[in-house]
Amino acid sequence: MNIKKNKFGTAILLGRTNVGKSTLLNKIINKKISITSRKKNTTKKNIIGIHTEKKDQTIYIDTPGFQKNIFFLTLI
Ligand SMILES: Nc1nc2c(ncn2[C@@H]2O[C@H](COP(=O)(O)OP(=O)(O)O)[C@@H](O)[C@H]2O)c(=O)[nH]1
Ligand SMILES: [Mg+2]
Repeated sequence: MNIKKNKFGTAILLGRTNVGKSTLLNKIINKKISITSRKKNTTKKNIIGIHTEKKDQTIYIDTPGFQKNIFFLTLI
C-alpha cells in the first residue's frame, strides 16, 4: 500500500535582533506579513505565518528575538 502521510511542523525563528528573521519569514511565505527594518527591535510580538506545500504544512513563528537588556517598553 502506498499511503502518503501528510507532514506538519512548527518552526520558531529565534536569534538576535536585526539578523533577518522577519525577512526570512516573508520570503518563505511569499507575503509581507512581518515588518522588517534596519532599526533594532522592530518586531514587537510573535508573528505567525503558515506555509503550505501540497498537503504538508509548516507554521513559522517570527519572534522579537533575543535582547541583551529587556525593557518593558520594548515589549508593548
Ligand atoms: N544584506 C542583507 N540584509 C538583510 C538580509 N536579510 C535581512 N536584511 C536586512 O536586515 C535588516 C533587518 O532585517 P529584519 O528581517 O527586520 O531582522 P529581524 O530583527 O531579525 O527580524 C533589514 O533592513 C533587512 O532588509 C540579508 O540576507 N542580507
Ligand atoms: Mg523582526
